[in-house]
Parts: sequence; C-alpha cells; structure tokens
Amino acid sequence: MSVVGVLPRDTLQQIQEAMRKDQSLREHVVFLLKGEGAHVGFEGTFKDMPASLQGNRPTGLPHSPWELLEHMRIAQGDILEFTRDPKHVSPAWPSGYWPASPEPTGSHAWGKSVSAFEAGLNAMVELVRDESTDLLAPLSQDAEKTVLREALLLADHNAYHLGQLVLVRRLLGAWAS
Ligand code: NI
Repeated sequence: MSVVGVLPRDTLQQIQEAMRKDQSLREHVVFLLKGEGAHVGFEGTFKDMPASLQGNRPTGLPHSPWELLEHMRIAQGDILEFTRDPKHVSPAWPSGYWPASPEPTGSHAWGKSVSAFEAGLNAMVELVRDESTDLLAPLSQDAEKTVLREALLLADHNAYHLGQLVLVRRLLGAWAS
C-alpha cells in the first residue's frame, strides 16, 4: 500500500500544493540566475571582446574587461563552493577575488574564463533545481544563510558586474550596439 493511498484527500492536496509552490520558487530563482528578465545576457556581454582591449581600463574606471570577467568567475566559484561545501575556505578578501593583472594571461584566457563562468553558473542552477536541495534550510557553516540566500546573492553580484562590463565595453568602443 502506498503512503498516498492512506492519506486523506485534503492532506494529499496540501502536499501537491506545497510541491507546486516549491517547484515554482525554484524556477523563479533559476530565471533570475540566468539573467533572462531585466538586462542583456551573459553570453551576449562576453562575446566578441577584442583581445587588444581585454586588459584596458577606461579613463576614470578602476577595472578592465578582463578584471570584471575574472572577478565574476572567482566570486561565483566562491559563493557556489561556500554553499555546497561546509569545509570550503574562501580566498583572501579583496585581493583573492581579483586577477593579479588587468591584462589576460594569454590569447585563450578570455574564452577559458567564460567557459568556467558558465560551468559555475550551471552548477548553481542545478543545485537550485535539485529537489533534494532544501532552499530554506540553514547552512551548517552559517545558520543565517541558506541556499536560497546564496543563489540570490550570486544573481545580484553577477547582474551588478555584468552591467559594469557593458559600460566598460562601451567606453572602450568594444560594444556592437
Ligand atoms: Ni564584486
């Protein structure tokens, strides 16, 4: 006999309703993480960045496109690992969250960083989508934090720096539209 078979009908409906809301919340967070609603996407912002300008800091601004991309990748990796690994050790702040130089470390560095960024973002999306992930359970490493809070933090941080990258690209004359 299944458990469902012995539950009163209104209890079953409550469970189904709770599952529907849980699923809906997960998809709202995934939508936010992917940046599909309010601004230009990651792929469109990272693509076609001329190698000769990746390490340039526009006059009056502190970061080159390479620094912003790497900062997004590094910070995202830290938030992801903090969320899923109680033993994760974060880099020194702030120096560990930025590359050593405004210039990329070779002609393939930009593409490799973009791929690593995409992998990190997908990992957070999978974590949020996983029905065995309790979005609201206090994390053992910090009871004030939850997977939901860290996912929202990541989306916020990514959106903030993505907008900066668009602006820096415009100022460098490296933005198509
Ligand atoms: Ni930041």
